[in-house]
Amino acid sequence: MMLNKIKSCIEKIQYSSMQIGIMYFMLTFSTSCSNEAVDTSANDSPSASEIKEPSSLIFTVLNSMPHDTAAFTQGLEIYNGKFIESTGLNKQSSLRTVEMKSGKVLKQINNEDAVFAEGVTVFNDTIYQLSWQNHQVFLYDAKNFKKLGSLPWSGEGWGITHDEKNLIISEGSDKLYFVEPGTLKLNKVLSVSDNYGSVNNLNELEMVEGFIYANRWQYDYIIKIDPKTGFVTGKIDMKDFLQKNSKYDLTYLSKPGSTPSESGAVLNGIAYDSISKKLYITGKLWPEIFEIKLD
Ligand SMILES: [Ca+2]
Repeated sequence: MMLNKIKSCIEKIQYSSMQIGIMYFMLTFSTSCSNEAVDTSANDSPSASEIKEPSSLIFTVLNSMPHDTAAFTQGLEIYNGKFIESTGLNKQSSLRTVEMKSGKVLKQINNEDAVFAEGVTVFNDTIYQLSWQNHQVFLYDAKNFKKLGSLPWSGEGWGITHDEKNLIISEGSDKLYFVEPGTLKLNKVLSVSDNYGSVNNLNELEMVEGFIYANRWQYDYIIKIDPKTGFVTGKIDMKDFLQKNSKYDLTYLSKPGSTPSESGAVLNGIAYDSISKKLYITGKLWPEIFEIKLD
């Protein structure tokens, strides 16, 4: 690939005069022939004023199904008609298969006590489960939950999803890391921003029709990110979503003198069914997983 690019650059020079050709070579080589490593050029420091205000995305709640109120949800995805869920906290972290309609946990393996598990995604029948500060990504066979090993990850792990060829990892900052499945080799770093500037605290992720949806830790909304530019193009207002839609008594979430969100019970699960085009939303310790449809 590199050789082809160099050849292409040299061919371009042959059509130019020597002086212009040298300048052209330097310019072309520096912009298109040297980017073989990590692509960080896609969205270098856009000015906030260049970014349009995200549109408000309207949704309808269609249904809800029970969710384990002991599950400190860190990642949610759909695989073969069932939820794959990763739960966090030391000594309580787990990987689960959950029946969608009943919320019944069909299969569960617990992480080691010292592991604080985070987001989860499935790529080519391999489950990738992040850990928060253990600097490891755990791999499992999605068909039988057999542990396949782990890969080192130098930063923190928060959320994970994937496109056709990359895993996409968040770390609680405004950065999304596009890495190769199987090796975690870094292919691209995407900075996420909106019309006010950088958008940090990116957490649980989900790929929806070519856009990356993310919830932000300590914010009551889900954002829709263009993976080419990193710009936030839409926003789903989730303020008091659980309180407005739950059929259950939520007082168990409130420690004396605190609100549900202060007990840690924040929205942190987004899964998309690409066949039915429905989104599934839950949170840490929530009693339900909600089925919603964007209008
Ligand atoms: Ca997800």
